[in-house]
Amino acid sequence: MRSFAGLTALVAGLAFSSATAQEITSDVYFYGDSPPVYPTPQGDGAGDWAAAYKKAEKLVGQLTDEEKVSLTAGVQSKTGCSGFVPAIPRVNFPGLCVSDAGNGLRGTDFVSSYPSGIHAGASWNRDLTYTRGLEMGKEFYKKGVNVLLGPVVGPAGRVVQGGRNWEGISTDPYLSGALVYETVQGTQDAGVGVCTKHYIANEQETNRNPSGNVASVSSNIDDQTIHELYLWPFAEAVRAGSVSIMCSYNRLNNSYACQNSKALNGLLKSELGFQGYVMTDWGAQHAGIAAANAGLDMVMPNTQTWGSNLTTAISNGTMEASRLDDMATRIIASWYQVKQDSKFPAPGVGMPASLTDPHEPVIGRAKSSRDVLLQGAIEGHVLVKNNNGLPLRSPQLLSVFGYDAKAAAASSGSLFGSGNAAIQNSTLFVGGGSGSNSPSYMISPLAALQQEAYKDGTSIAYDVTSQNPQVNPASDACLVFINAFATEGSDRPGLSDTPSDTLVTNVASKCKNTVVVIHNAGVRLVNAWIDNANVTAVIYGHLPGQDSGAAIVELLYGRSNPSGRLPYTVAKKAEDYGALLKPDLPEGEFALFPQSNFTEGVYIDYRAFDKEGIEPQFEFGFGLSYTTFDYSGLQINKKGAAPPATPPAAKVQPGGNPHLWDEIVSVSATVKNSGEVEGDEVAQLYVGIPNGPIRQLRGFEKVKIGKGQAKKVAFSLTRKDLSTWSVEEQEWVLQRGDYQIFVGKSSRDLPLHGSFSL
Ligand SMILES: *[C@@H]1O[C@H](CO)[C@@H](O)[C@H](O)[C@H]1NC(C)=O
Ligand SMILES: *[C@@H]1O[C@H](CO)[C@@H](O)[C@H](O)[C@H]1NC(C)=O
Ligand SMILES: *[C@@H]1O[C@H](CO)[C@@H](O)[C@H](O)[C@H]1NC(C)=O
Ligand SMILES: *[C@@H]1O[C@H](CO)[C@@H](O)[C@H](O)[C@H]1NC(C)=O
Ligand SMILES: *[C@@H]1O[C@H](CO)[C@@H](O)[C@H](O)[C@H]1NC(C)=O
Ligand SMILES: CC(=O)N[C@H]1CO[C@H](CO)[C@@H](O)[C@@H]1O
Repeated sequence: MRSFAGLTALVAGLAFSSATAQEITSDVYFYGDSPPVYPTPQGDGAGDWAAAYKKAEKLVGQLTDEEKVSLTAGVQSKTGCSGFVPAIPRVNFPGLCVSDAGNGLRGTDFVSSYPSGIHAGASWNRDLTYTRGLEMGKEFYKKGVNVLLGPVVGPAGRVVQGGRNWEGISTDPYLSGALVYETVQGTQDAGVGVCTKHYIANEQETNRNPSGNVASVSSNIDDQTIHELYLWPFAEAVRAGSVSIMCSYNRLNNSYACQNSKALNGLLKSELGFQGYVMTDWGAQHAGIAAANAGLDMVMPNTQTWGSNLTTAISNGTMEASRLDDMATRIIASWYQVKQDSKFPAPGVGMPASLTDPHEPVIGRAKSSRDVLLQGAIEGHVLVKNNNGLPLRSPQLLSVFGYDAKAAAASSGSLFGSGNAAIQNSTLFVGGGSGSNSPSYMISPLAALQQEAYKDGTSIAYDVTSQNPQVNPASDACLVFINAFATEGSDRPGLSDTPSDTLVTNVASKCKNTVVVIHNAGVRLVNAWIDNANVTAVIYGHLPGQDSGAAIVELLYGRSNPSGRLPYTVAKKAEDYGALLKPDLPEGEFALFPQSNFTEGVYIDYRAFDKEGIEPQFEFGFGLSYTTFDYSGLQINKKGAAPPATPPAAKVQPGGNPHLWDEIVSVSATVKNSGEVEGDEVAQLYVGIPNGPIRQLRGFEKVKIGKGQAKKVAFSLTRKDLSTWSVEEQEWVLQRGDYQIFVGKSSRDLPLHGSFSL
């Protein structure tokens, strides 16, 4: 079913020839095993894009070819924007400032550090994620940033040690899809466009770019897997209206992602009906006219193979004039679509090139973001062990340990991002690289605990430098803060580190109530000490942004009840992730053309653990609360008559055939709070599709339930939720046979079970 036979022949032929990476990056380079799809479908105003397209066609109709070309590439500007598209004053187009990133605006002043993608993923909260996007978008707006370079749904987290997994939301496409949908809508409702990235299969940092004679790694993915796993969240982003998509560094079936016609013209623009424009990742363009014909619309930054060569290509017949019109129309229509033609600040007005030069302050942050910064930080924490360690009950003495409890010595964030490697040695609130952000302030966990002590009279003893600190045995609790750093540009060296583990066991050897908080930019193993009886509570704190300290105090003191759930699987030991633990490396005959074969199909993370029968340490979807929840009353209702196996034909809307979102089955259940305090439960629905993985997430609902109260949760299963991608039919197809329905607290704690057939 998942055949790589064609690929073997092509790749082997290439590797045995004298081809070099130089040739592989040229225009004439073959399309690997990627089926050619030409020409680029023209944007046609589908969905709610009609008005924007009408205006764009009118404006583009007044432009010269040179002006159209100028829209398609970034230029050097006097701003600190990551990229800048020049103005065309003659038609009142002021240009575009595009800037990083999906977790907050980077490298500037007067903005906030929001919870990172993985933290939003751990919240499982749609409304909160919408508001996060909205408030973040308002800051970009005030700073004159037209396009936010985010959110991230690629990497999907296939490679467990991947350096950028924290920028993404979850290893599950449904959870990622649901929350990227909210992020796109929230951000764009603030009047800022998004550029959802990195399209597609950008799953490892190692060999992400060509280097010397070595080409970028090629992600070789079969058609079913790309649809069911990697494309799914991008489809949700397009459905939500994402005005731009960023093509990625890697190759895909041996063709660079920014010139892969199957991915751009085929999947994105034909199948998903994408109406916006495709922008390159920085320096990800490896072909000139060939890339334009494959569906690329905008190059960042400009290159020598683009620019006026586009007009030359039209006159010598290698590119259609309509392609250039389409590129320009897609870009201008996107600008109209988010209403930036009226009242938008001057592009880049709040983005000085250098913060050390005199500049007018432009304030991005606002009081309206306070709630979501704090609540967002709170809800991404996941309590995974609690033997009566938490919540703290009017403690007299707290002892605080670990390098991760303290703030960094200098707020490099106010000058240039914050994600340099030095933050590993202080409290981790965001990862490193272009996805980093710039906090307005940083109240560390230690500082927040001190403030709390000032209010309530607790004593705080602390040592945040020693690896084997002294412990006062009268401590009510010992709080140990450690972290797991990750950054763009390299994959992680491992899933745990010995100095941090030793710190935990040293404290636990002297303290019977040791509470561990881990700020983790990805999976962090805990096998070295999780069964230690003195470790009474463990929290995965992920990357909470600037309200990290305030959030952890709310949770430790029980003023907020933990409600985060893991958006990935934590294994008992690293080897349990198998070949997906580490990135693939160039080797043997593929030394110049590294290959990453996605032969596991959709079986990553919990799908793989379920299939192989491996017991995880903490399963996908798991998280504890200070209360308990009981499930009952499963109801499954099929809608109407037996549906046809494939969706009725319809004009493609952004996201795909609109009938893919027709409801086929509805499910409901009752959740009761059977404990002593109010809390939020994340009710989760998993479906076993005939011939598919044992179960896949296909619904979740986060509900606040008072002590002793019960609430009904409802899930709507759409045609797409219940279909399998058929390579033969090139369509989503409902299956015959029994569908299994599971509802409960995590991917492995599913008290309700039922079934139906179609
Ligand atoms: C990837 O697939 C190619 C083509 O089938 C094969 O030659 C190569 O050995 C595979 N690489 C790995 C690391 O499995
Ligand atoms: C990648 O190769 C597979 C197997 O040949 C093919 O089915 C699929 O359509 C290709 N995908 C892309 C994006 O090139
Ligand atoms: C046409 O022009 C483009 C852009 O300069 C160039 O890459 C291509 O080789 C030319 N083709 C022919 C047939 O002249
Ligand atoms: C972190 O601290 C350790 C121990 O003091 C030191 O060896 C290491 O270089 C520091 N790392 C960074 C990135 O500053
Ligand atoms: C737990 O703490 C007690 C008291 O400090 C200590 O005697 C004991 O050895 C510790 N146990 C472990 C497993 O570290
Ligand atoms: C403006 C521009 O990008 N021109 C390039 C067109 O392509 C030739 C090579 O074919 C380059 O040398 C030019 O710089």
